[in-house]
Amino acid sequence: MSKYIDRVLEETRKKNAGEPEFLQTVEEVLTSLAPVIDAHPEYEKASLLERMVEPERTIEFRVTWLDDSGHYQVNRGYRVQYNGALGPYKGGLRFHPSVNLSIIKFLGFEQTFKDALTGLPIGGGKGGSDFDPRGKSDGEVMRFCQAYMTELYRHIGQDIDCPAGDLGCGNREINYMYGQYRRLVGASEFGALSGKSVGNGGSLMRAEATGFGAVYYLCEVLKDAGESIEGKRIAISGFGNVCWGVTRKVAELGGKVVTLSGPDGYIYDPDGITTQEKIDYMVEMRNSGRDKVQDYADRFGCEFHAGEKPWGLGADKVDIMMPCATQNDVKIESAKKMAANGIRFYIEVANMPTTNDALEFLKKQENMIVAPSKAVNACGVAVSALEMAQNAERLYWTAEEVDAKMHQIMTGIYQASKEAAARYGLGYDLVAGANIVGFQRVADAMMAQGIF
Ligand code: 2IT
Repeated sequence: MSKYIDRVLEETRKKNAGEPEFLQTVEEVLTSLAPVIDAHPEYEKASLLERMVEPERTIEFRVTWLDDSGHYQVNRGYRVQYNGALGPYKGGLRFHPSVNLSIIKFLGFEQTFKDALTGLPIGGGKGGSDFDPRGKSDGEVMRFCQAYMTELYRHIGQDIDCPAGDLGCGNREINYMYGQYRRLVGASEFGALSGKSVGNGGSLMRAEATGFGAVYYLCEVLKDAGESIEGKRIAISGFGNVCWGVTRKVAELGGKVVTLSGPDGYIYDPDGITTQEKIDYMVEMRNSGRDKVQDYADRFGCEFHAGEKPWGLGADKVDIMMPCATQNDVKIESAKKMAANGIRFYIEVANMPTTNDALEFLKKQENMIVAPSKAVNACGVAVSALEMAQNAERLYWTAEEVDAKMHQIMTGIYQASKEAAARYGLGYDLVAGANIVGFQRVADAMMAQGIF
C-alpha cells in the first residue's frame, strides 16, 4: 500500500484519537484508494489527502429549549461542513442521544464521497444533536427544532449548506426548522433545507428515495449475477423510513422482506412483509415512538427473537442481507455466521453498518457479493439535490419524473463503481469502486480549485 496513505492514516489517528467512528471510516476509505494514489504522485505534493480528511469547518453550538414541564433543557448541536468542492454542503441532521463529534465527522466524511457518487453538484456535510426525540411531545420537538435553527440559520443557505434529515429527523422536524429559517431570513428560500413535506417545498419521492434507490441498486447487482429479485427473501434491520421504502419496492418487484429489527430484537415473518396492512403497520409502529419491533410479532403472529439480530438466519430462510438500521450493526461474529450459512448477497444500506474487520472478511468470501452503503443509499441525498433543483426552478416535478431520474442515478453509480474497480485491476469490487469514483470526483475539483 502507498506510503503516503500510511503516513496520512498515522497522522489522522494521532490528531483524532478518541473519535473511533471517524477513524473507522477514514481507514476504510483511504486503504481502498492505494492504486489511485500510486497513479497520481501530484496528490501527495498537494497534500490532498491531509486536506480531504480535515473538515473545512466544524460548528458546535448550544441548543436551549423549554420542555413541557417548564424546565429549560440544554443539548449540543453540530454541523460539520466537510467538503464544498463539488457544491453546497449537503447531508442530513441526526437527532439521537448517541450523537457526538466522532459520529458527525464519520457521517460527513462518508457523505462527501456519497454525494460525489450521485454525479450532482453537491458537497458533503452532516450535523445533528444529542437530542433524544423519543417520548417528546410535538410541542417539545417544535421548540427544540426552532432553537436548533436559531443558531444554525446563519451557517446555511441554498448556495452554502443544505441540511436534510437523518435518524430522528424526518418531515415534521424539517418542516419546523424550515419555518424557523423562513422567519429568521424573511424569505422563502426553500433550497436551504431538503426533505420538506410535499406541498411545502418538498419533492415527491423524497420519502421513498433511499429505500427504493437501494432496491434499484440491488437489482443491478442481481442482473449482473444472472438473477432477479423475484422470489428473493431479504433480511433487513431497523423499521424506519428506509426500511419502509425497501420493503415496499421489494414487495412490488415480487420479492419479500422477512425480518425487521429494533432495539428489542428481531421479528421473522416467513410470509414476508408484502401486504399494505403490514407495511402500514410498520409506519404506525415507528410513529408510536415505542421503538419496539415486538409489536409486529404480536400483531401478525410471527416469531420474535428478543435481544438478537437477524444476521444468523440461514440460506434456507434468507437470500440477501441488507442492514438498514445504524452504524456497526454487523460485527465479525455476524459476518462469520453469514459466510458459514452460505449467504451470497450482502448489501449495506445504513451508513457504515459494518465494522471494518467484518467488511474485510465478507469481501474475502468467494461466493459473496458485497455492496457499500455510500453507493447503495445515495438515492436519498440524490433526490434531496433534485429537490433543490425544483426549488431553484420554482416548480414541482411529477413522481414519474423523479423516479426516472432515481433509476438513472442508481444505475450510473453502480456502473461507474464497477468500471472504476476493474480499471484499477481490482476485479468486481463494488466497495473499492465506489470509494474510487467518489474520491476521484472530489479530488479533481479540489485540484482544479487550487490549494487552500
Ligand atoms: O445519509 C444521508 O445520505 C442522509 N441522511 C440524507 C442526506 C440528504 O441531504 O438528503
